[in-house]
Amino acid sequence: MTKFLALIAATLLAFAAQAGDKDKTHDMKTTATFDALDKNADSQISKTEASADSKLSDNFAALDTNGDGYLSKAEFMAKGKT
Ligand SMILES: [Ca+2]
Ligand SMILES: [Ca+2]
Repeated sequence: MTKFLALIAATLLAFAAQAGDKDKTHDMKTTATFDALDKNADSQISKTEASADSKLSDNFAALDTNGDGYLSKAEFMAKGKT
């Protein structure tokens, strides 16, 4: 019986840990990455700032939908929708 309860407790703990990790990953994929790339904190990613991420750099022209040479947060977020 004790063993059974311990197993349930362990399962619940593992589940809680998994849920926590999921939230963390989600945050990093959205705002944290934008803020990390935006070195001068002007809320836009320049081509130079994007060069830190080769994949972003490759897609820069396609993501810069208004063609001003900078990625706004909205333009940056759109990259996950393709
Ligand atoms: Ca910037
Ligand atoms: Ca733009």
